[in-house]
Amino acid sequence: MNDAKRRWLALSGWLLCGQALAVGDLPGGPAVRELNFQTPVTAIATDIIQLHNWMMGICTVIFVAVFGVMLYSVMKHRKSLGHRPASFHESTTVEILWTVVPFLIIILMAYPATKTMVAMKDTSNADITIKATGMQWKWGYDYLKGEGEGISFLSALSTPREQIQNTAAKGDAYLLEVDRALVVPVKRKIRIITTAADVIHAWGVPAFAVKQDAIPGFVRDTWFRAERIGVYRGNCYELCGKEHAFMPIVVHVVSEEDYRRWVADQKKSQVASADKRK
Ligand SMILES: [Cu+2]
Repeated sequence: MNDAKRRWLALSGWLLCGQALAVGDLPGGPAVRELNFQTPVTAIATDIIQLHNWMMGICTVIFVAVFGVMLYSVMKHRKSLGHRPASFHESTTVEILWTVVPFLIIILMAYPATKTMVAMKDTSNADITIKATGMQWKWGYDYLKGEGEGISFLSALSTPREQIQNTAAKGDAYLLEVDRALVVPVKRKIRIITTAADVIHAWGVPAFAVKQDAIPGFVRDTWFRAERIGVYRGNCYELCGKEHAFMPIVVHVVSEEDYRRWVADQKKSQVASADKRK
């Protein structure tokens, strides 16, 4: 490699690192070097993180106990120390113990997990029901029930093509921004019905701990109750074709009054566009 080439490589390396460092955390979306879950915004998301920590704790205790006993036995009872092997047969005590202990561990894991799973699946008594239709490559939203009933619109990626093709600097919410976001009121139970118009997609928002397949010809549902006002971002989570990475989900969680105002605005503009068509 000649000098000019080496210098060029060093420069491009430095430039690439500089660009990577310029990326910041995205509130309501992914953070830089995030290793854990996103900050939870729903009770279910909090439960899931606690479950995750609980299971990791149990796994760590099992790991340390099993490998501790194993290493101790291997080191202390080796032949070179002159240890003579035991030659007993059948031990009722040991057999009962190694049946009862794993059974107790399973109960400690299954009980909280089942409780959360049942709560996740309970989509009854929703305040607002919204149908999310996955299509190549955008989302369609129809407010079916509750305040805002009748509103429907399409939500597509709004990141400019130049940013994707690297001819322009990338924005803060690169590939996680849309032209029209889903708007919901805070602290209300929102039921999302998912389906698709062409291939299988999946609707999800990590901060809500929600992820549900959207399957053509089928109707699935999920729910969330956001506890904090803000903008939350997700993606399509089922490989659906060449622009799978370009159909993000953006949810604006707003106050009760702001939601009412938004609904009124939407209704007004829908009436206006209907008049124009006449
Ligand atoms: Cu998709």
